[in-house]
Amino acid sequence: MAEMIDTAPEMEKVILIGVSTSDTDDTLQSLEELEDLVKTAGAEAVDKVIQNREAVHPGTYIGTGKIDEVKSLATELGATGVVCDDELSPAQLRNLESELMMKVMDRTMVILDIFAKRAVTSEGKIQVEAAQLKYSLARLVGLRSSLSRVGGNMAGSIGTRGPGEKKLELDRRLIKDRIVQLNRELADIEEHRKLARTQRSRNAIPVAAIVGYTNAGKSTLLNRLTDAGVLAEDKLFATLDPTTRNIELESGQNVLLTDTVGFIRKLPHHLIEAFKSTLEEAKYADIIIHVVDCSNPQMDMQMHVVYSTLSELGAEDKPVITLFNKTDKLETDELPRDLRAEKVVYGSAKTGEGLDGLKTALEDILRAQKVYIEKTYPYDSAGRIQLIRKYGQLLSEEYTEKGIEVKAYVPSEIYDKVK
Ligand SMILES: Nc1nc2c(ncn2[C@@H]2O[C@H](COP(=O)(O)OP(=O)(O)OP(=O)(O)O)[C@@H](O)[C@H]2O)c(=O)[nH]1
Ligand SMILES: [Mg+2]
Repeated sequence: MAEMIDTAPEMEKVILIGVSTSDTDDTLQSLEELEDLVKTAGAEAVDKVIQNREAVHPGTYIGTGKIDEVKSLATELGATGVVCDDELSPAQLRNLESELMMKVMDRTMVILDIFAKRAVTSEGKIQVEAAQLKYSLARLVGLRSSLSRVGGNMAGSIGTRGPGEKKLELDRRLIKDRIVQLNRELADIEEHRKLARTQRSRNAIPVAAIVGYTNAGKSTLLNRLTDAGVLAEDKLFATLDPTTRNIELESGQNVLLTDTVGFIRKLPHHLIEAFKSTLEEAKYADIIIHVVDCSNPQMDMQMHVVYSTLSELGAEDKPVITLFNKTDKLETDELPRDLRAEKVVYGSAKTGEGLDGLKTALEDILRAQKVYIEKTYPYDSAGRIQLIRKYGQLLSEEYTEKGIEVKAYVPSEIYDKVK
């Protein structure tokens, strides 16, 4: 029998670097998260280095002493690159690279890399490419020195516009052209989404957007409630593209649930910009379902990130139902609270426990958004009662001599049509 040969390529080894600016910050936790990100991107973090500084070094991110420490650590551990926990400026990137003489990456690059790996639909791919190019355009300058070297230009020699410089100009122009083209495609996508949204609001079926920190259990929830069959994995950013499915609540009320990309701390600005049309699903929803992994020790920070991202997207005034998820993994009896939410539910998307409570909460909030009517319709206005049945909640209908007596809750959008 043939022997099994391990053909998996050896993983790139990197050292993670963070800067702690106060005793109370969460640099270590952020680095642990970066370790997960790096793993998801396909590399291995062999060590973590934290420098305590009043502020990030403007020129090299970390100070000279730390740079030497990282250098010898890399030799010792066989690391071929470093990943910094904050987005580096073009200058920091260039300087650190020439000091360390190895590959320098930052948190943003790693996240962009994961997104690029995960993008399946053309919409997702366009959004990722736009974000990546905008990020690298700003940093092309950083490559100037190495490119001029390639072009055979000696440092300090006369005539700075060497062949390397020309190539750089060319690259920059090509990238700019491509960005213009991608922006056009992004505008198309946005238009398309807008259209789909108008269609939905014409149908008057309310929309609930499922939001939350990455890996909180959003897709698992959508699958559990609707058989959507969305990929749910113990990985960061398993979902990039929005999926919308209908569910029918106890009262017969229909709701569209939308699952979308998760949030993370230090979510790169270019990504937010490029993924705006995807992320904006939350902005146009009637209700936000905020999924929180309450078994995660970082829960409070994660909730904070979600709420600040929501306000950044202009979705801060929506009614929120918070689902404290993964209670099956919870070891304490103490239940977390969320003062920002209209309703709080505890449960597990995996086992299904507590999800009836979530449906009831949806029902309650939707009802509060509706108008109560009590009216007697003539027998020939069955069409209007049909409308109520379809979009509202028909509490009772009685056939009397005067007509059909109806008690119902209707969404304000169709109130005019049935009053
Ligand atoms: N124990 C437990 N695990 C859960 C529960 N809900 C989700 N998970 C697990 O958590 C992991 C992440 O779930 P997903 O549904 O992919 O999370 P997500 O929020 O969609 O994540 P992204 O799409 O990556 O942002 C998966 O391994 C799920 O099986 C739960 O209630 N209990
Ligand atoms: Mg998901």
